[in-house]
Amino acid sequence: MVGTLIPILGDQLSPDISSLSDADPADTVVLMMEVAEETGYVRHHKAKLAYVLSAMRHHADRLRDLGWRVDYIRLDDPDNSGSFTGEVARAVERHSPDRIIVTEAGEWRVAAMLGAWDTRFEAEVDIRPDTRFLASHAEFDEWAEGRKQLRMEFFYREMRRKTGLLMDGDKPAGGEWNYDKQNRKAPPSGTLDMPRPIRFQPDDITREVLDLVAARFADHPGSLDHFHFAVSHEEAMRQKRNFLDHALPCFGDYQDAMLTGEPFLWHSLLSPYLNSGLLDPLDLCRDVAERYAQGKVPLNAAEGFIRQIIGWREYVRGIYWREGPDYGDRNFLNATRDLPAFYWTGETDMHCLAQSIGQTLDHGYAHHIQRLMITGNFALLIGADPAQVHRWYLEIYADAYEWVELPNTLGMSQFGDGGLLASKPYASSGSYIDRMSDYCEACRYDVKQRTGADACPFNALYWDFLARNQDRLGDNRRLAMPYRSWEKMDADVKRSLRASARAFLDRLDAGGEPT
Ligand code: FAD
Ligand code: DLZ
Ligand code: SF4
Repeated sequence: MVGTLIPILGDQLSPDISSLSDADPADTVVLMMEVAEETGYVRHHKAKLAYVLSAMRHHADRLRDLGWRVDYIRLDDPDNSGSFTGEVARAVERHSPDRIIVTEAGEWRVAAMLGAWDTRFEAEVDIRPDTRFLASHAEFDEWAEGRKQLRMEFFYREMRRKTGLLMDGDKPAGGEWNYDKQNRKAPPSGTLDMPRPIRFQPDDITREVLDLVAARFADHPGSLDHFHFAVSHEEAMRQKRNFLDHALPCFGDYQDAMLTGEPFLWHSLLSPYLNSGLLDPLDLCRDVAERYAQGKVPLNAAEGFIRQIIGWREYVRGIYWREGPDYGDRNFLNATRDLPAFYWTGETDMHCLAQSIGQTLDHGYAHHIQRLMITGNFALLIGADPAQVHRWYLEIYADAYEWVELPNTLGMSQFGDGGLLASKPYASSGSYIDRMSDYCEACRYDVKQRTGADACPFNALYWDFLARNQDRLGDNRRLAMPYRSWEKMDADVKRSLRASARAFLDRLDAGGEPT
């Protein structure tokens, strides 16, 4: 018999999680469960599986060191029922708790399971808010209520005021709220003094997990050969310090840049740790603000970084919960094409895609602009089914959880919600990619050509996308300029652009290498 049972889910790996806040370790059992339902709801990248399972096992040890009694159910336990509810049922049998306390789930699918525990179990069930986020669901809804457009920028300002981060009294530090205009520098050329992320060596726990994943999930995408993740709070803190010391100063300048053979650039690589609980988002933002106050990093870097966390990250979570469980079914552009097979192999002559997908398969990582303007942009231009695109992003990135992945993919990247999240589709021709990367230099296609066998496919696809969707997008004010350019083009040029796009899409649909 025990007073309280506290299930800790795999993305709740913090000793400060709300479910533990007032429990008595002497009268509590903490339950952690590796279950087939979670390892199999999509075909997670192998490295993501290894990261999650190893981080869970390390966290169980951390909780034990802090004095908690932890029941840990391993995936290969012969009695493992395979689901959260099944494992809670078995734990209830073992411990007969009076109450079950759990922090709310991070996604609708699991929230529905937790919501059914109240009727399923005799014990009282207490589902608590996840206090790792700045804005509660009610607070986000209050902010959103009655607004015609839910723009991140205005929500972000509220979060700046709420936290006091980079504020001089009630004014933003430096006089402006947002320094994004300074954060679009092209990649530097010549010898690069690039920060290097720490490659964490697997310990015994991680090695065991790597073997388990290799044996059990051999048919999942991605590689384990480059596994480098931090798997404990201490290791995640080391990567955080590495980022603050070496990458943050240039984070702003090169936030949107892309370089061949350089997957990480000046990015933090902290998203898996923030999303699963090894690092606290607000602590991280305070560290960044302190570096700025000490004069160690410029304002455009500090503001740009803090905006990603207290702005974008909080905002997409708010949208996810506000829009409800059917958000993922939206398809404003009525896009139905299958995602090409090369998304799972990286084998394509389009160098920008080969690079972005290749590093994703190696590391379970691509930075924001690769996700938005390479893989996302291409899927948007070819009219890929947003549900398939969503599934790909959810399985392929080590930081992917539906609450953050779905609004970014369906809303921001694929315009599937018709502009709730983004004021215009993030569609571009090859020229944007050429400006922000060195990819085109090494590509078999010519980014300057619009039609013909050697023309960059993004160019004709871009105009075809606009023409194809004119009835849905033609009155979008932010697309007025490209639509004016389209209208001014010669009929012959228009015809040849659309024919080029058509020929490319036909080859894609035939399943052939799109060359
Ligand atoms: P940095 O560039 O160092 O940024 C710092 C932090 O800011 C990130 O760690 C992350 O926590 C936060 N952040 C930055 N941009 C966003 C954003 N748009 N939304 C939410 N948080 C943000 N992020 C995820 O954490 N999980 C996902 O599943 C995910 N899916 C995405 C899908 C698409 C189509 C796109 C366009 C973006 C997606 N993002 C996702 C956002 C972003 O790409 C990643 O957070 C970022 O690339 C992670 O790398 P980093 O830690 O080096 O980030
Ligand atoms: C992502 C993931 C995976 C792959 N496996 C597990 C697991 O075996 N046990 C677990 O508790 N959590 C896992 N997770 C994370 C969960 O999917 C995540 O906690 C829920 O989606 C929260 O809504
Ligand atoms: Fe990508 Fe086109 Fe540049 Fe090739 S030329 S790298 S396909 S944008």
